[in-house]
Amino acid sequence: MTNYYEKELETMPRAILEKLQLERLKTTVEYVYKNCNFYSKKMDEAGIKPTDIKSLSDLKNLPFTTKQDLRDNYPFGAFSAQKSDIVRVHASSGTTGKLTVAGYTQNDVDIWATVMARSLAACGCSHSSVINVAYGYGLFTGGLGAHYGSELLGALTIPASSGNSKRQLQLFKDLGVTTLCCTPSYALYLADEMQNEGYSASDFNLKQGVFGAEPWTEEMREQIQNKLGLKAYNIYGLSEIIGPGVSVECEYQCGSHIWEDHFLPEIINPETLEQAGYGQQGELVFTTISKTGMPLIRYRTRDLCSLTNEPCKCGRTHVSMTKVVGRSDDMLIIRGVNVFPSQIESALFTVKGIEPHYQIIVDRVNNLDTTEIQVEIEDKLFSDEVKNLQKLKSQLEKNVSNAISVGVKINFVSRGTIERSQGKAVRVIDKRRI
Ligand code: DLL
Repeated sequence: MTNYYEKELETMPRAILEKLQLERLKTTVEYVYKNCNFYSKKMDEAGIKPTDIKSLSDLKNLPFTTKQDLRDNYPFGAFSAQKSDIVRVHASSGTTGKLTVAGYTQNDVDIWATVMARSLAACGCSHSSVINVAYGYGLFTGGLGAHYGSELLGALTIPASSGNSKRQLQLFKDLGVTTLCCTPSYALYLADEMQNEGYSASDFNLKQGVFGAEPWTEEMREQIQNKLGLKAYNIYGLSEIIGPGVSVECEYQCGSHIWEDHFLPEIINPETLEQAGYGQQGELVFTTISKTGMPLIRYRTRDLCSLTNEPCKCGRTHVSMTKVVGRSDDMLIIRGVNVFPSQIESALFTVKGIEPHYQIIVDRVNNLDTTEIQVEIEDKLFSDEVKNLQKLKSQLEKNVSNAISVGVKINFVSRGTIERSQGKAVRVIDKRRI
């Protein structure tokens, strides 16, 4: 049976939902125009006033907000609330290392707990769950986001944070943990530790995992489910919008429902910036319509996916997004070909005996791009005959090269060689100086 936290809001008829969205959009646009110079200036430059928003389709006339805008207005310039009304900040560093700060009023912290409680419920959790939060606590939103949602749901909440994996496993066993919240790469790390410590999945009572904060493939989902003996759900979010809990999978797992009464999604073509239709892949853009600390108008996430409004068997009426296939700024251009790490990951896992730990190393030798993929393999394969290993290597090189249309070299390494991450995994090392 489908499990909800706020059934009425989650399953509300589209017409009523859209009416609510329009009211909230108007209020938010008026609010940021009045309270945030950054937005009033942007809107004046674009020649648009809050009163011009008459229908949801007017959203497309509003200017975009980018991460660079947030950096340019660091630390408080994009806040609409007074600093004295901000009760919390989180921050993310991104690839360039320059911080962006997100500010939350009490209203925002409450909304966040609610959307996280809804998300955990969609994954089958309830007040009788025992939820181990192994996302990092701190400026990263994963830990505190899952924590507040879990408590609001009334579940027994373990603020384990990431790291100290042996202790985590002991907690699983002693406290009867039912739910693991962490990055998919840390879930795999814990699965390895479980094996090293002589546990098997049947020693635990794990029912579901709520994994996100980084892209992961269906193949990785399968590995995690098999190793940990749980059902793995995808959860998505970003600090600028609220943190985890922007969208989540329900039990039918055909995309992640976006909590649309708080976050208005759009897909745009990142080149032309035109809106794209349902089913078309492009860049995900969000407008927050209920937050008051740092509401964002048409924030460009850089995440690539598509949206669907196909009705879901769970009864939720909020549109779904597909898994994020990559970020427009994570896309590698190798010998002129666009390559996403997720394509490589999918191709690697088509072969048996491959461990889900890999690293892609791109370099430039004599003006030509080279791609080496270091992949961990099962110990028993290493003791195999050399000719079998060679065959496996050639097979993988062929699979990956076909998948991305660029030649690659595979190098097998033994288990444990590739540095493990307790947060987001580092999949790509680009040594090219371009
Ligand atoms: O990663 C928030 C989060 C915490 C989400 C825990 C889920 C679970 P940031 O550190 O600001 O926030 O990073 C946001 O991470 O724009 C995506 O590129 C990526 N990301 C987050 N969730 C997923 C996911 C948190 N499920 C950035 N699949 C986003 C793919 C994801 N990428």
